Amino acid sequence: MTRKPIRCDIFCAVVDNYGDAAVCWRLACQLAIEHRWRVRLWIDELAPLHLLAPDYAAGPVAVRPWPAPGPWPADDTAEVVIEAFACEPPPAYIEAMAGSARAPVWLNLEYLSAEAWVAGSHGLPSPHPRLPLLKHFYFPGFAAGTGGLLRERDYDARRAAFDEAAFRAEFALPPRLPGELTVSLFSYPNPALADLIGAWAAWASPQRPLRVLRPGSEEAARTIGHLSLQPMPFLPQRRYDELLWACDLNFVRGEDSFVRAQWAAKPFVWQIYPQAEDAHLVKLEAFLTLHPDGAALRPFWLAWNGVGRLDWPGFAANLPGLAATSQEWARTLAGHPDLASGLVKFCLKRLK
Ligand code: TRH
Repeated sequence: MTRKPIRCDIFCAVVDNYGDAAVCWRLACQLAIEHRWRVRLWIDELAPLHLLAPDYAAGPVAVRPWPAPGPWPADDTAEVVIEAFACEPPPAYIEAMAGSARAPVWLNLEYLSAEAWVAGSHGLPSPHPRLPLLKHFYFPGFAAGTGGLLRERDYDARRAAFDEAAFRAEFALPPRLPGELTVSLFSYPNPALADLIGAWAAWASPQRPLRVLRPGSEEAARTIGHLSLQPMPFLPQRRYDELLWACDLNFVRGEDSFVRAQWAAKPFVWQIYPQAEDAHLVKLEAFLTLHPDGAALRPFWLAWNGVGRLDWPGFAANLPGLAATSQEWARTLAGHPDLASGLVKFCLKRLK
């Protein structure tokens, strides 16, 4: 007898930028499409979703505004409740969870980190201080023993079908020039950017034209010698992967684009989400320690994150070697179960 679809509620409070909504939407879609769960995404700010997935209302996830305060029917809670980034579901919902016939599997989906302690904390239960409920910490990660990374089952098929020339034509990008280095740039406001543009302008040449594509950028297009800086519209999430595939080097930030750059298997530069007391530099270092090319990446990545001066020519000289390692790294990561599959297994074990 086939089991009824698992009901899952995901709660997402948008802190800032796009990452909260981006991660939750990606996970919600995989659970609904690949695992046939019935997923409701409760989100307090729809603006990022309109940009990431303009057609989100068409399904397969039921998107709901964050619930207004007030009682919640006990029979309207889900079997799996995912609280993204410790956003705390509404108190009435938590009470209803405690009152439901079977306590749901309740996960706190944490931010991604490469730090070594993550594997030891992944999956740990934490009893609710007052109610008969158990919340599990669910840590994404790069290594076995963590919750893994979000990766759709159709990723490779989409990549195989990708046509770079058609993509460039669709976005009115000139055809790739001989010897062109194509770069995508997605970053937080970065004081190092002016230096980088100067270094790019000096480095670009007739044999090595440099085209920098800036999705979501409001800045006007600029050409400096053989350097072209080109704004693009903010792309829907599934098309952002295509931009990463069309480029030779990708500047990414935060959490989700950082992961997508690794799946794209191209050299990339990560601007980590800044945190107080330089806590973000600890996370940056943890990833560089994990990555096979960490030593070659470190000076330029640190400078892009505000520590030291950028050496673009030195970094560019490494690109051929970085390209080879990027493919090997993507294969290594793809060898682990993806986050959604691992989460489904984790929950089914506890729903028996
Ligand atoms: O937007 P972000 O800075 O989000 C941040 C981080 O997630 C950070 O970890 C979190 O603490 C903070 O939010 C609250 O960066 P991120 O994570 O890369 O999310 C951006 C998303 O936008 C990602 O899914 C890629 C997507 N994107 C597009 O879909 N189209 C685009 O054109 C661009 C530039 C990005």
